[in-house]
Amino acid sequence: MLSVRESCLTVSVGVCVAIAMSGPPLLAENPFAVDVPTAPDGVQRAVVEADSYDFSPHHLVVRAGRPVELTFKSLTWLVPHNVIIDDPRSGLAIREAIPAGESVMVRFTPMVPGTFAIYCDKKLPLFKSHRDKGMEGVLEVR
Ligand SMILES: [Cu+2]
Repeated sequence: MLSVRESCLTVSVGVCVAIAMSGPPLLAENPFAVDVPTAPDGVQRAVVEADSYDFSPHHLVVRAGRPVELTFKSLTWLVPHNVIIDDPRSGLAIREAIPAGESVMVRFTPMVPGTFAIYCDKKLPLFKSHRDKGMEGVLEVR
């Protein structure tokens, strides 16, 4: 549960409470969770579609200590997005722009098990952020 509490530092209070109440999500309890396969070269690879306003798949399960390579593919024509996984205490500090219609690859090796938010913080003045509109997913490191 320690890692869940740590990840709460970067998520909103409402989401934090929801995660704390339900405990770390388990694959069996999350039919939409995707167990990212490990390729013969040892890299865990997946493609994530970024649309307005969600990531699909939005729940990825990876193993700690193995490299991860995620390709974020924008399905939009106009709306720019980004991808943020921000938990410096776990060594995760990812922030990459996803220009409209383009694909962006993100590489990292998670070392600390836990549940971390994947989100887009783009927003227009006076509007809700993309994250608030639902553009948020889960990186589950086991
Ligand atoms: Cu966005």
